[in-house]
Amino acid sequence: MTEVRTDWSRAEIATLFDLPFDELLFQAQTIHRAHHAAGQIQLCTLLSIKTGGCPEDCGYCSQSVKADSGVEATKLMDVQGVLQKAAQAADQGSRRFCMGAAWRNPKDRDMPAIVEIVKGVRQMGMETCMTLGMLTPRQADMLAEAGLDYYNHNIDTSPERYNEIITTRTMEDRLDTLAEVRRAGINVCSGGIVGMGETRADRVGFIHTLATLPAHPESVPVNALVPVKGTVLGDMLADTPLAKIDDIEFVRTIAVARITMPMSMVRLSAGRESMSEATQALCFMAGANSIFTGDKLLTAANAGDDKDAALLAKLGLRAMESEEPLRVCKALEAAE
Ligand code: SAM
Ligand code: DTB
Ligand code: SF4
Repeated sequence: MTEVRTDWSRAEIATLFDLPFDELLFQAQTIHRAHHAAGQIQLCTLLSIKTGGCPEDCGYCSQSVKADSGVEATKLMDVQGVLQKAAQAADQGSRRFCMGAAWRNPKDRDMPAIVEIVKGVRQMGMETCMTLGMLTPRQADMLAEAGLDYYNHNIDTSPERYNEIITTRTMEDRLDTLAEVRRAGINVCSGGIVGMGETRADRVGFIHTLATLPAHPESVPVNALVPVKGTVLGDMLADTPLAKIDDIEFVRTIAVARITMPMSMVRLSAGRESMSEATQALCFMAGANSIFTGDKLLTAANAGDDKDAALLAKLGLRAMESEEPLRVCKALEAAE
């Protein structure tokens, strides 16, 4: 069993990125098979429970008030509306229901509804994940008491690049919330976005930050930037198409995430809609073992169920029943 390390140096991570592609994929696939069920992909459903009008200025996001993206701001959905969507997802065989809100942080008056939603979705037998922005210690405890399984809070990029992408909060703010989530006993989901015109060194710094957290996130979403017109980064990419990330470099990033965080679920998240089947297949070879299904992410288009079913069938991949193998591995490791 591979040792799980949280003491990676940037130089070691850069060396992984530099490996010949076949060697990198071989290492990633070997590590993947030691810790995860081969050929199985976790299918997650995503729902925006509160869309747009967000006071943060994340340069990639269509939901920021600073963006001129045409996304309409809504209020928090009512509890019954969310539970109806969750029931549909459960009927379609989804095992995890991820709910996102375009907030800097939840207000205390929002928490009773959020708690009711978590409890209701769990009663349907699905795992719950929420992403609501920064949390106070009390809010993290409330979510833990409600039974929330995962909290998503992305670090998004390297520490060096952070304030070029977002100025309304710092990487430290992000890390503080991640520490609160961990302390409260909720599983951590944290990753970021590649393809924002960053350098290889930024990708090294991004993976290094995640892989040297006191404990690795249980889920690591790797998003490919969805360039949205009217956002700073979407417009930048439209003007400088050469800044678009190369597919092979994207796959390398997935492989390095898999090697440095062997136990984590690595989610091939946003950006699949415009990704070729071949690139997605390479991402699965490189150790990605989770995707969002459905036609829509939060505001942007997703690949869609028909395309995904065809791709998984073509590749002979199956929907993951549960994360049991992962948990068994963790238990074994703890016993060693
Ligand atoms: N407001 C909360 C927050 O930022 O933590 C939760 C929702 S936010 C939309 C969740 C994540 O979606 C972001 O951290 C970012 O990684 C990802 N995201 C947002 N817009 C994206 C885009 N255009 N392309 C790729 N990923 C994006
Ligand atoms: C994550 O890392 N990616 C998801 C989820 N966590 C919440 C969100 C992707 C959003 C893509 C852009 C949009 O739909 O607006
Ligand atoms: Fe708001 Fe989250 Fe979008 Fe940033 S990523 S603008 S915090 S919804």
